[in-house]
Amino acid sequence: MSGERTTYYITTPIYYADSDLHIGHAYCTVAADALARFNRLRGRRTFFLTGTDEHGQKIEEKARSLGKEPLALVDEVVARILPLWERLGISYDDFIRTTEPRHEAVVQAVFKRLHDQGDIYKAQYEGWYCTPCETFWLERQLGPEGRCPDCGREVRLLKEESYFFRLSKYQDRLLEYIDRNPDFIQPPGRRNEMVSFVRQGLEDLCVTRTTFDWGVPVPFDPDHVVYVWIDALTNYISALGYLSDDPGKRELFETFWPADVHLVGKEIMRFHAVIWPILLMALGLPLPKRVYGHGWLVLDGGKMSKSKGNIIDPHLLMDKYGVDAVRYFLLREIPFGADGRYSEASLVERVNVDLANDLGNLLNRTLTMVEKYCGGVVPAPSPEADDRSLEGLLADVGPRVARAMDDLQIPPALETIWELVDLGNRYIEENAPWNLARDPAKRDRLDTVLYNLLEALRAVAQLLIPFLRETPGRIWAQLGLGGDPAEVRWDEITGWGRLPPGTRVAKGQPLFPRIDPEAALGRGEGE
Ligand code: ME8
Repeated sequence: MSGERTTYYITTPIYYADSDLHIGHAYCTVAADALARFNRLRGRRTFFLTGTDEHGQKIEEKARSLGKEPLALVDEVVARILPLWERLGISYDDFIRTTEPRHEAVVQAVFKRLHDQGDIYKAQYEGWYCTPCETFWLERQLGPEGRCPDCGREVRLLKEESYFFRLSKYQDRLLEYIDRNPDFIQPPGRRNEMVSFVRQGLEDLCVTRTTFDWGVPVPFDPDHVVYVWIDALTNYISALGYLSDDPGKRELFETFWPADVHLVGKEIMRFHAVIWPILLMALGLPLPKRVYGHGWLVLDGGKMSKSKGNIIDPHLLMDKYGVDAVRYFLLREIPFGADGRYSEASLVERVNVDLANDLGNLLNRTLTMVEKYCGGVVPAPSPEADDRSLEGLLADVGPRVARAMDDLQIPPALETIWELVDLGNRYIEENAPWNLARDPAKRDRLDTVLYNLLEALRAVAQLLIPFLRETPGRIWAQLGLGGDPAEVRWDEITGWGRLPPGTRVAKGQPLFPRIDPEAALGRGEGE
């Protein structure tokens, strides 16, 4: 593996600040969080960026309809997002708002540079605009009944004097880049879509608007505001101090750019795999190593979204099931890259099967036996024992989890950890400690079996650190261990024999009490 790589940088796309937060938003941010936590644990210097996308016509219109100033509206949204990220345990290194001066200054400097070098020019725009998507469309691109081909809503005709960005000039360079860098756009299906989109021919992109004010003014022509997507995409470098006068801030840019991974929803691939790379090429900057288009959380056949009225509030789910049940469900259930169907019934099933039955029972049964047969103290394994099944699996699990996480395959990483949980449960059945306890001659064997189970649980607690927020610490405390389980390096977790014999265990409440599906979901309301 690439052990010499010391930096890792992940961004999630930022959010239109007027949308109500739902677990679809939480999904990609929790996924980025797990990847960031994993890379920190592995000792890589990691930078995880998220934030809010706050400009544009849509927000201006919405604020006006509510009788508010746009900034007051976006302030309210940010005040809702930050506590949600706190509760979900999102470990971002920076949260950038596109209304912050540090960002706006970079957008203006980038715009001026591109204009000075002739990549941005002034002309007349005549075409269609979808305000909800903040997207320009040509007549020939419109969907049925002349609607937005992406969201199906009405578009409006714009006739404005505008500035244009020479996308067309970079078309061949982009195709060549995609061809030479097969990992750049992932998964492969999305790469093919992007290639055929670019091959159809890129038109120069309209990059300013004049008919509203809520945006970053063009520095040399302040009647124009910068197109919200150009503004928003720039956050990925403004947050790192690109073009900053402060050497401390530029150090971040020099360390972390190009990004290792951009995680973006599949519907905004075109912005991240076409416009963004061309913007970077025009600035002479390297492109992100990977742009990964993840799928959607869908509900009753459609993308969960406010306009469809089918959103699930993450706070309500956490009130009912707890933060780790929600994080586990999002990370385990949805195949990364594909769409995943959301249902509360499947969340309840994941909690009952994986968390309560498999993991919770393993801990509970093991600690009960340690209390009963060993006076609640971690026994010493027999030095002669040649039983290496759990130890051997752990040695194998570590690198497999790491490989899956490097490939952004989060559900398989969790499945791999559950192999250890499952083997632990089978190991109890196969070794039947209750029988060993009846025969004093088998005392060594009993101690070894129980030690191996406790040590496997110690490893599982630590393997879960990137994924779950509270559970690793709760297992840790029940094993009687002090300190923070996260103060460890990934390669140490998978070493065997780290749990000190003689530790007094502290069996506590079940990790995940079994949920009664009928009581939780109501009869026939499982979806
Ligand atoms: O796109 N399932 O913002 P946004 C999975 N501001 N992911 C979902 C989802 C769902 N049901 N609904 C939303 C924007 N997301 C722009 C980004 S980047 C320069 C600007 C994901 O609030 C969505 O795919 O509409 C996107 O990655 C993110 O949440 C923000 O969506």
